[in-house]
Parts: sequence; C-alpha cells; structure tokens
Amino acid sequence: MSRNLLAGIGAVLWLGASVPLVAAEPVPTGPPNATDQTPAFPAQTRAPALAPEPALQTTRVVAGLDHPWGIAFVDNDSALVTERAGRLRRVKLTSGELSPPIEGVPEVDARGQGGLLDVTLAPNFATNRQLYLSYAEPRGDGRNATSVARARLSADGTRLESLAVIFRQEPAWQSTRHFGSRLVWDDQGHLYITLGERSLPGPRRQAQSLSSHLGKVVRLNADGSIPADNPFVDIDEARPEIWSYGHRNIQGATWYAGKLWTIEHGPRGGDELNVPEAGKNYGWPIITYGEDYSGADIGAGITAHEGMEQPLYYWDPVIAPGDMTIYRGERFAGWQGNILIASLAPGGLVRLTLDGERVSGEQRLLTSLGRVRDVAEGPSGALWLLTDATDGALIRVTPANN
Ligand SMILES: [Ca+2]
Repeated sequence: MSRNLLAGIGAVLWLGASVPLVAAEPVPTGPPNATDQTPAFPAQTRAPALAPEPALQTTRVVAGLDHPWGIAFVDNDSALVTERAGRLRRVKLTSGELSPPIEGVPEVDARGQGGLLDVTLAPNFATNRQLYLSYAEPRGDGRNATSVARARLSADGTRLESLAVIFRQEPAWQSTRHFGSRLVWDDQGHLYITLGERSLPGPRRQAQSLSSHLGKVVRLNADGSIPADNPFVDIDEARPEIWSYGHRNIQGATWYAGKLWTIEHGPRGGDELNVPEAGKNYGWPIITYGEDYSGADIGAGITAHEGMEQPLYYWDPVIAPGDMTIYRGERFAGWQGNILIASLAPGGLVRLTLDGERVSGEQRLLTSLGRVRDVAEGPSGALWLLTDATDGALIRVTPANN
C-alpha cells in the first residue's frame, strides 16, 4: 500500500450514492490562516494531492531578463517577452538568442508592481502584425493606472509602428500595486483585460462600483470599441467596458472550453480560481476567504453573500499566483484540460485536475525555481515559464522522457 493511500484512510469521500473513494491528503498540511472559515462546497479548497510526481526536464533558454512578465509566441521558433522595466524583446526558442529592445514601447511607470506587463498578438497577427501591450501608464502627479496599447510590429521586427492606446483604466491612483493586466482573447475576437483595485483601502472599495474600472475584468473589440452585448452597456452610470466585477488583482487568465478562466491574488489565505461570467459580482472586498495581512478581518469577515459568486477554488495558505493556462497539447500525457498556474510563493507551478467545473486534485511542481510569473503552452506542447527576478529566465519544461 502506498504512503498516500495510508495517509488517506481517514478521509473517505462519498461520490454519488454508493461509491466510496479513499482520498489523498491535500497539499497543505498546516492550519489555514483564517481558522474560522469553512468552504461553501466540498473540494472548494485543499483538494487531494495528485500522485505520482512527474519527472520533468527544465532548460534555461534565456537568462538575464529583468522581471519578465508576459510572453507571446510569434511562430514555432520565436516569441516576444516583456520586461517590467519597459522593454519588449524577441527571443529565439531553440537558440535562446535575445534581440535588443524593440523600439517604440510606450512610457511606463515601473515602480513597485508596475511597468510593462502583458503582451498578446492579434488573432490575425499573421496578416496585420498587430500586437497589444498592457502597462502601468504614468498619469501625472505620481498617479498611474493600467492601459492597453495596440501597435504594428515592423516587418523586420525591430520597432512598433502606429501605436495607439485603446483602453485606459479610470480612475488613476497614487499606488504602485495591483495593476492586474493579463490580456486574453475569446473565440469571437473579443479582448479581455484584467484590472486590479490598486490595493489601498480607498480604491479597494471601487471593486464594487460599476462607475469605476478598479477591480474589474473588461471586454473590448479588437479596435478598442465596446461590444454591443457587454452586460452593462444599457446602464447609464456603469462603465460599458465592464464584463465582471468584485475582483482584487487578477494576474492570470486564459480562454478555454468557451469560457474565461481567471486566477486572482487574494488577501492572506484568499487566492481564487474563478470562471467570470458576464455581469456577475465576484465579491471583493465584501466577501473573501482569508484575512488581511495584518491579521484583521476583511470588512465584516464574511465569505458568502447573496448575489456574490463563490470561487471555484481557493487557497489558504496562498500560492501568490501569476499567470495560468489550461493544457491542450499532447506532450504531457494525461494533462489535457489540467490547469497550470505560475506561483510566486512558494514558487514553481501548481497543477489542478478538474472534474467538470470542480477541482479534483492539486500538485506542486518545480518549487525550486522560485518565483514564477508566467506559464504558457508553446509550440509542440512544451511549457514555458518566466521567473520573476532581476536575473529572470525563460525556462522550457518538458517531460523528462519526451
Ligand atoms: Ca471573490
């Protein structure tokens, strides 16, 4: 009998009417930070640990990147990578060759968590060479906010042309935290932008206000115009770009199986996985798991409220999530449909298995890599990670036997 099976004898889950399964222990073994909270449904947190741990091969393809944040694959052998200080570079995936900074990147406010953040290619990049950048934009008087610009990558790949800002988060704030900023396309060519609530007690409350972009997911057409079927276009006081609200700081998002999936930095003990739907309220800062980093309750300290959505899954203690993806390739056998999340602390990758829209298992991988900001699936099913450091790296991950 395996050690996991022995460990799990005390935790018998009943699925359906009559099928008992012996469940493994969850990954965290210590107490949660918020000891008086209970999940809203089974397996909303601390899903059984997955075994066995796969043998993985990691290859440091590029080193010396200054806090890299986002990656976009251009073709089978090249990608664009952002560095938070305000640089965009092209990398060769096989040789690791790194281009000089691409010219024409907008000015960024690189203090704190700010700077040049995500990059994504237009769905029809092959014909129009358009790309999109999210960044902390200086707005005067020490204020800043997340903006998204569109530009054309020159034919020789050395500069951005015809750059135009297509979205500006309002209001700007004097804060160097919680910019959100992940960029995701759906199947119909809408662009989703995740937006943080700037962390401070004042702007935090605006996550619940439809007249503010703070703490939101917004949805745009590729040219920056507003889709006619956005949920709040007919409400006068609401900002029409809003898709969903009540978010804290979403740095991870992907489109999968016809839905937007997001991973959100919560307070201490409150990181969340959500599938944000049009017009819905994800609760921050009225409801949340976990507690403030001071140990105080957030608001009234409640985890549920009518009209506010529960996370699909939450972590206490947290994983400090960067980006996420859902695996589609063939290279990692059996991983199709698994959620892969970049972890800043404890670091490495978090892997989740799903049973429908319920999390059924969790695994921690490659924690020795330390802070990972981005995880992306590249050409031929390899995984690519960006580590968050002044000497950050682009790392290829493949199964050790493949
Ligand atoms: Ca929430």
